Amino acid sequence: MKEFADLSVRKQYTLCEKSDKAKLKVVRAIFPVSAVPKGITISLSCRMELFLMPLDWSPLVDFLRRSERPLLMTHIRPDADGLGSQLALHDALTALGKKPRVAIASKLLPRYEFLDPKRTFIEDFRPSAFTDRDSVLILDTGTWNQLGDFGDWLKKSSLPRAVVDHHRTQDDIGGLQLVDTSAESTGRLAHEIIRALGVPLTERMAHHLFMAVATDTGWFRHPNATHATFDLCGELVEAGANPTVLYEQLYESATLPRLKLTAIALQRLELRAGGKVAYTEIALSDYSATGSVPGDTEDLINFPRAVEGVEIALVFIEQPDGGTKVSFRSRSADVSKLAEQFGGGGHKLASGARIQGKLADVREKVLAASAVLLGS
Ligand SMILES: [Mn+2]
Repeated sequence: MKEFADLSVRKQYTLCEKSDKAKLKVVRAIFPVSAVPKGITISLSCRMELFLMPLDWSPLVDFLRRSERPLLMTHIRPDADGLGSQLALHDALTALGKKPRVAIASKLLPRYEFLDPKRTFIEDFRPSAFTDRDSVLILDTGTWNQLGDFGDWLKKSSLPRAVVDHHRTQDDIGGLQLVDTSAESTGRLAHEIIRALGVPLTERMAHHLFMAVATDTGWFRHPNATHATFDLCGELVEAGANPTVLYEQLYESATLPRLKLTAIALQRLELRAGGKVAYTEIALSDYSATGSVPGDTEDLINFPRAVEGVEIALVFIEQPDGGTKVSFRSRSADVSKLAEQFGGGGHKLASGARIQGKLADVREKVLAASAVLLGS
């Protein structure tokens, strides 16, 4: 996918490239012609074409109708958007008489165990256990480094594959790639697919889709929650989604070790760049000291983000392999550029990276780069 270099506001624009290769690539342009700001000229190079229509799901509908036993995957360290999209599409494809299977390529966080306590639907990916599949649908990521061992397997596999995602950073996965960076969640795209397939929305599908949309907008707090988000969620509640139950399960069921880990993160909050950057960090030894697990760090980024006057929030997490995981959030600065600088990626306001190097070294490098990004 190429982005349009001529546009000063290009972050809001996504271009479609008609690939010269036989592989079809479709990307939705996220604005109507009338919405192009005055003074901006759209010039197209001869090989690029701007699609001004909503994302055309027909290639994916054909793809799914052709496959009988699709494998539904999401990124490693699966979140509620990926899982909710997987589960909703699992039900929709089952309703069409298909035999879909849902798998994940890394551990299911304890906080999501409520989704499938007996692990009936969400399987752990092992190549030998999925030889019966005839296609792969990847949800909520389009990059190899988010696929873990599954990605290594997929690179060697000849199975037809498709990506459905809303992240800016994309690799060529070698198949259909349907990306809408204007969507607040992959859950929205899963909802569009279910509609395009002509499958009636069940209560359970609606519930899982609501979870996807609500969590990817930080329960409607982040600026990616638009009127369209509320429209969609209204529809999902009408179809049977239960926000009260979901909120309790997702946000009001913290274990004591998790809260103790949160206390450590709060105690270590620091400011830099004249108060515009806030960060905290978690060392491996903090898990044993509190009895917590790495998954318990998931929401820690909200604390540096909540400090008054902070533009960029960072959390540094020491990894067992000696590297450091970094979460980036911002109010307006493009932290996806920052993450990409360190081999990661994500959204403009929310990104992540796994960086080789000791926590203290990584911290100083990232803090320096953050200050440069802010021009301070
Ligand atoms: Mn997502």
